[in-house]
Amino acid sequence: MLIRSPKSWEIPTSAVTSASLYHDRPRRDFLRTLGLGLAGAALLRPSALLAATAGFPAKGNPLYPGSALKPTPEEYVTGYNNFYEFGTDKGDPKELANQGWKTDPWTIELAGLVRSPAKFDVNELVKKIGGIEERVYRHRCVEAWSMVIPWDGFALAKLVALADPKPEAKFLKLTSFNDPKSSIGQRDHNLNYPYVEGLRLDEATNELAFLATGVYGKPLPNQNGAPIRLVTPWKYGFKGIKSIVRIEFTATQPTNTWNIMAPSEYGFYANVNPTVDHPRWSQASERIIGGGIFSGRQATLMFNGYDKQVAGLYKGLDLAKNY
Ligand SMILES: Nc1nc2c(c(=O)[nH]1)N[C@H]1C(S)=C(S)[C@@H](COP(=O)(O)O)O[C@H]1N2
Ligand SMILES: [Mo]
Repeated sequence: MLIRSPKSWEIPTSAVTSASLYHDRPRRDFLRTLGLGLAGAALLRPSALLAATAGFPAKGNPLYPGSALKPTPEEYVTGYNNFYEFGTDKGDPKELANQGWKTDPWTIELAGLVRSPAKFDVNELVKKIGGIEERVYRHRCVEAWSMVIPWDGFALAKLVALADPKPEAKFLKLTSFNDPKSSIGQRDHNLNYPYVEGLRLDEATNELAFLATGVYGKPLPNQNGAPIRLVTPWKYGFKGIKSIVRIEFTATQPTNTWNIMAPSEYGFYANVNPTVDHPRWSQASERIIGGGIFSGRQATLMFNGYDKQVAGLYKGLDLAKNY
């Protein structure tokens, strides 16, 4: 029996139904893909070992969704993607991000107004952080479609603590990879590259903010932003910058790619908000991706349903102006 205190964003255990739809890989497979092997496994703390290996995660883990939050089928999560570096059609990234683009090994840099600037190999970073956990989050794209995605990774707050920001640090600027040789989108200049995003420091340390290294119990496929990407489930999907190479702590608000591309349509905050429409379409509802029982539309929720966790961050802010 797994005893732990659920976080406020977790689904209550009582709501959990079948938990084992995809976790049948032996632990050694997962360790091998992580590049850890047995020696690496021994370095992990027992809790991390549990989270990252056998039964990944355990059956009945309260992080699992009940019938109210059923994960979108894996083939949609890994086959219907926005990753403009690898094309603008939803099916492009799965094909074009897997034609020789190398995401292992991968270095991520912590820089700017921090006491502990550093460069880490991503697998070393995961070990330093103490392992990974799984979280099932709603995903709402600004294009008015949605999924439910089981991510693996760790709280961004842990990385912020590792970087040890100086008092002047108020924002994070996150930068994606830049490699036009591997990226048809970067060669075509379909956006300003490298893709950049930003968060306020207090948003980054909110319990929901997550760095994903996996999805559906496996390391991230390239098309989902391997090997490490941001997940901020109360914000539109474009905040979730993929394939991060650098996180810089800054005193002033950084810019973000979609705001550069179309400032009247995409702001810095990008909080999911059914009452603030996109200039060209309503944000009041969303198309559910996944086919079959996942078809249809549903009402979009304020902060994508995470108001309890994040509404306090925006007290006194005009959300229509700060879209
Ligand atoms: N580097 C980069 N990150 C990105 C994007 C992108 O084009 N490039 N697209 C964003 C958008 S619009 C969405 S909806 C999500 C999609 O993530 P997924 O394909 O893993 O569902 O990634 C976000 N992160
Ligand atoms: Mo998106």
